[in-house]
Amino acid sequence: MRNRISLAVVAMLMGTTAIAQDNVLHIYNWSDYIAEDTIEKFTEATGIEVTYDVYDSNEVLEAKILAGRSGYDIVVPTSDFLQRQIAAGAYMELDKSLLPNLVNMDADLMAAAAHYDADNAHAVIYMWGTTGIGYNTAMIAERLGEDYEVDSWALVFDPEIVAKLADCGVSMLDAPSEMIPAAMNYAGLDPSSTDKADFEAGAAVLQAVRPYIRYFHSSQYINDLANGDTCVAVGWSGDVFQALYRAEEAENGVEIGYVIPNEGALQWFDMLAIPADAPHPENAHAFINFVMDAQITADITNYVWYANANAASMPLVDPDITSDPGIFPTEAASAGLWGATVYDARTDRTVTRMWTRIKTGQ
Ligand code: N2P
Repeated sequence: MRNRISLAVVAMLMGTTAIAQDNVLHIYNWSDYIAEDTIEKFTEATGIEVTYDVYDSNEVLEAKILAGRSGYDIVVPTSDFLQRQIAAGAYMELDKSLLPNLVNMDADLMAAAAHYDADNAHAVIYMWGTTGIGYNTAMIAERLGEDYEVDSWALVFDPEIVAKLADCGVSMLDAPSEMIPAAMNYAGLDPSSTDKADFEAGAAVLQAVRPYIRYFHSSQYINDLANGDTCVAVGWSGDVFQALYRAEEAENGVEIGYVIPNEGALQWFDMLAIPADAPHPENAHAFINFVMDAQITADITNYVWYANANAASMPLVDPDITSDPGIFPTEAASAGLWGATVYDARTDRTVTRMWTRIKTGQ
């Protein structure tokens, strides 16, 4: 890592332009995943100018990270992808002496994340959530009856039910390592299995409903749900709540619910990490430490509706959010959550091939 003194000396020798050029940070984060003012506040506090790009798929991030020289200083892979990328040498070890705000983090959640990164050596939790189902309450009641209770993956995996929803629009995430295990689980199989026959069984569940799925995409569904252009989306907890909130703001009469189905769901952790070849590692550490400030993390959760792992921030999070079982699952629901399985390169290829077949309906 560069050291502060030599940087300062270089800056003095080269004049102020050098300072301006080097005092930057390149962030690559998920879309719809930060508060409106986080970056502005970071720049105010540190003088570091930020460029901020977004993605909506771990696969897209992974391609960039494994190719190297992405130019990014901060990226946010989900923990299973993080582990595979660490094994490939893609991330630097964190210098924890630069991260005093680590004391704010919840020990249990960090221990859960350490399952993918021993001692949390390379990453800290940014936000976490579940992969469940967002739905338009009125459109579902209209098609399935007032008494139909949305509490099962049957809403998206039972062909007889999904067929009745095809006209109002059903979408799924374009995330093979999340969708196929959810389908395996629905078929009564272990979602963490890497057995080819189990993957095939999950793919069969998805193929059976494929004719009724309007699209596979991992960010479009926020606006579509909010505007009533779709009625069901397999999606990420906070994103569905953002749709709910956008509909409320628009006062368009659209009511949206989010459910962690009773068969269980994936619980994932998105991790702040620094690429091994990051051009500004010191600024990256400053950003990670800044985000771990209790107020800053609370502001992000209050804006994006995702749970965080910052214990000190909890009193600052809107009680409507901390008490919502869709965002912070109840103990009973937590028992049914599963963690992501890390796929080796070969398993990953199998799943990717299957996914292409599912998406194209072949
Ligand atoms: C934010 C999506 C983040 C969740 N739009 C994906 N792990």
